Amino acid sequence: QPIGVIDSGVGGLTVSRELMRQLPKEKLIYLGDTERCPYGPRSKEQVKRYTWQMVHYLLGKNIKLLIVACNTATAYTLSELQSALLIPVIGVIEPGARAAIKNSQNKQIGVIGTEGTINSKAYPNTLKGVDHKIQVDGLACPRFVPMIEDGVFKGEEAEAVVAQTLQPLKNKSNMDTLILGCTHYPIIKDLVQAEMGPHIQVISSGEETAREASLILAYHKSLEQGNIAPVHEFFTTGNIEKFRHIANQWFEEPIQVLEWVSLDP
Ligand code: DGN
Repeated sequence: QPIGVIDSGVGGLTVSRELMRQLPKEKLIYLGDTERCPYGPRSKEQVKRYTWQMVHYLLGKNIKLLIVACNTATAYTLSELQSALLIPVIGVIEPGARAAIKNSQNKQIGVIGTEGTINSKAYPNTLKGVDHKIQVDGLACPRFVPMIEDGVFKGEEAEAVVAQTLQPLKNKSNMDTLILGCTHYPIIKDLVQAEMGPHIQVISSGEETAREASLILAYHKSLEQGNIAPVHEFFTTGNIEKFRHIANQWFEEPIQVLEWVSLDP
């Protein structure tokens, strides 16, 4: 069974490249809604409707895992898809946030994305949910997606658009890490990096998203292969027999390994 990947256009290709690298034996089925791109300026309801249409199309192709390789669609529909679908669903926001947290030394993180993604506050909510001390500076870059979809991602015109757009972020903050909160942006990562300077680490979510996909698939594969039931191990610092008695009743079957351990130095 294939992995389904959706985006509003070509952005999800940046995540796909990483999936192909980390999971070389998995077949991908990609759907880019290029005709209706960009999603950034569209209403939440509209993005949801389009996303569901893409999802239904891919479900018809019998996918086993769905990657929402679009930040805007992730911000608006991820939790809804996760509760409604019977297959695992991965978005790109949590993986991107995780990669940024691993990287940042000073907890000052910038995010660039579409208007929809920035206005949704999905990144600050996710980042601050992990560590409330993280400072987040967001900037919507509405000119980037149409420019990339037009095939302009090098040269003077692209450099000028990137320079103008990023100006407010450059002056404002002490960030050491900048999240590319839109899957189209890795295509212009070099321009963004050149504009922001070498002291800022520019993060794409593809690598971390693919890592999450590989973990989920490995788990499902081990289930398919009908691997032998694991032997769980329980430790207690107290009375073993009392613990066993309660545990056996609760699990309705005897626990196999139970050992006493002392944590008192
Ligand atoms: N690649 C989409 C994202 O990550 O948000 C771009 C959305 C759009 O269509 N502008």
